[in-house]
Amino acid sequence: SEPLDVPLLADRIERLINERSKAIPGRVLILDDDEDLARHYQLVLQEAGFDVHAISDPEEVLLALAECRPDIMLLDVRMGHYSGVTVAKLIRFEPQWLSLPIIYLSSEKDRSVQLEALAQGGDEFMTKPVSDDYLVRAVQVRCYRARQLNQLVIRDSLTSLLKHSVIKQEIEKEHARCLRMGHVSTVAMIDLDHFKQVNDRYGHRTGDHVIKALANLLRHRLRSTDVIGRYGGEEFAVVLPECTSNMAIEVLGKVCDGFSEILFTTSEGEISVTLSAGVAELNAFKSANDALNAADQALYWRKKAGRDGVTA
Ligand code: GH3
Ligand code: MG
Ligand code: MG
Ligand code: MG
Repeated sequence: SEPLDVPLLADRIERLINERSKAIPGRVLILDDDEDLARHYQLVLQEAGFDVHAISDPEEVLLALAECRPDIMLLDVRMGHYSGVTVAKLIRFEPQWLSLPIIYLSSEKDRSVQLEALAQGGDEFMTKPVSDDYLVRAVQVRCYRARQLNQLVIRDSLTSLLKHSVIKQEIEKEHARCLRMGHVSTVAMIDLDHFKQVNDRYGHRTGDHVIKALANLLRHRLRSTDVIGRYGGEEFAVVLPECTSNMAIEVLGKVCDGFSEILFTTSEGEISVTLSAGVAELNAFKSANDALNAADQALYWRKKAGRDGVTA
């Protein structure tokens, strides 16, 4: 077989990394007690397109993580009374930050200290001074990979929509936001009609195809600020921020009409499938769960009333 053209391949990879890291501006949190140095790293990374949050007080780290939600963290080791190693250990106690890439940036040369620092929760040890171009590249590749990995964790593999647990969290977040700010937002539950028949008559592959088609339609027809999840097998949940239930009925009504017009090719010719949806305003309920139940109830009524439509 032909040998791989290594220089060409490297070229392509280089271009891909550049394109991707430009396409996905990541977030970086820097903790360094040397404010000037932290500021310098911040400028260098901002120049490369990153969203950078820099702090110098280790006590602020958990708050800063919650605010910045970084894809990667740069962590100084010697910070007065504090050790970055302890900070890394502390961060790893938070399940949310278990897989956050942490890079130590330190002038510490003692090998055993470096090894211990890695054992306590860091992913890499870079010895200061770190050159700007190396820092940028190291952050770019790790950030990209962390984001890719995160997508695999939070998204459903068939539809690329948010998984059940993630959309549930999003519904809870939006419910809390509505109550706090006095805003109106709507949650919708969508379920395919007579879907068991589709599977039974035309096979699971056709069924999967139909599920994917609905996911794509939702992505295209809804706003970029709407949050879409695959709630279960052929059930979807959508959060429509700043939408009343009437607005949601209108929007989803269009999705419903659009979906019923799609023709799916099967062994027995072309078929169409319909969907039913139920909506409920999040702000009208004490808990997100109550709102979800109400949307589910509305969906149930829609099924009783003949399917193929949206009900509040
Ligand atoms: P209704 O109109 O009342 O909702 O009827 P239905 O047949 O859609 O309702 P039911 O909940 O009984 O059936 C859902 C079916 O969806 C059962 C299951 O085989 C199918 N299903 C669930 N997940 C998947 C999937 O990932 N792929 C495929 N092809 N089918 C799935
Ligand atoms: Mg220091
Ligand atoms: Mg169902
Ligand atoms: Mg169904």
